[in-house]
Amino acid sequence: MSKKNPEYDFKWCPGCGDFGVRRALEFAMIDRLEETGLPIENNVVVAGIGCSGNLVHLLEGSQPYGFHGIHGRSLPISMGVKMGRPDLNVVVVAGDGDFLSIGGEHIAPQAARNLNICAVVMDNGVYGLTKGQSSPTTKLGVVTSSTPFGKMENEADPLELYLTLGVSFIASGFSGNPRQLAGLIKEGMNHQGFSMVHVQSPCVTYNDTYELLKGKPKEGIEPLVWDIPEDHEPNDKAAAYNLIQKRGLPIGVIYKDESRPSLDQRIEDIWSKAKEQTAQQLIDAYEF
Ligand SMILES: Cc1ncc(C[n+]2csc(CCOP(=O)(O)OP(=O)(O)O)c2C)c(N)n1
Ligand code: SF4
Ligand SMILES: [Mg+2]
Repeated sequence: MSKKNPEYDFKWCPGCGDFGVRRALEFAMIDRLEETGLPIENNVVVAGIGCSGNLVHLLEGSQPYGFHGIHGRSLPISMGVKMGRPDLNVVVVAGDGDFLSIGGEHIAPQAARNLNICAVVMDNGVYGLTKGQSSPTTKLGVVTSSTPFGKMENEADPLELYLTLGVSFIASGFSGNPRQLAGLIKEGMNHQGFSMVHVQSPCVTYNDTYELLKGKPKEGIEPLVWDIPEDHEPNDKAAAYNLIQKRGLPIGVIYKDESRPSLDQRIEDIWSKAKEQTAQQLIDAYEF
């Protein structure tokens, strides 16, 4: 669809962090359009299920193509789109539950393939759409509707996970700064390979973390988010590991490996080596 669906009337709660992510994605796509001269229809947004995935229906202005798939399967769907049309800019939008819980098993294979897409994950530490159950990034001991005596599992560290699995571009963003986030998404889109932009996007209804993330300088409460210093070398994996071990949440590009070919480049290479054969030649190649 490259037109807004007038019958889809989903609304985010006022103040939801996902508004900032939507703005950032709009900025990034408009910037890309101006830089490349390619039409907005050159972009495809593949969405997971959750408040976050509804972003695909809520974009303002000229509409990219959109694909609202099934829960947890945004990566396999995006692979299908990219394999059919490698010329398109494919962006995944998903939540922490969708991407890291039910969809978690898809991250490693796409990292190994270096699938050339950009995934924007809106992390609010909760299942927002289904009314506040715990997610992989909910902190240990937190009481939610599904953990009435406190969460029993340790929280996942998504940035460390992406780094360990070999994702070739990893950025960390905050929905409270859409312009800065747009820059990270655009860099992720331009990267030739699998790009992760992991965004702190608070759920004001079930897990309002704004104050923690922004801090309260007047009361001496330090913000959790901090900008990655300019001298950080994103192509140094050890430096990237060191960065994410520090207190709080670094914002910016954490890791970038431009030395690996992307999956579509590898496929193109294989095609150039493969010889065209007729169906009969293929059948004859088997010895019965
Ligand atoms: C196969 C399947 N299992 C469960 C659900 C119910 N469900 C819908 S969204 C969701 C979790 C959403 O959490 P998250 O991805 O963090 O998105 P958010 O709403 O927080 O943005 C669940 C469990 C579903 N739609 N399909
Ligand atoms: S429930 Fe939470 S994540 Fe969902 S729209 Fe409301 S604030 Fe946003
Ligand atoms: Mg969530």
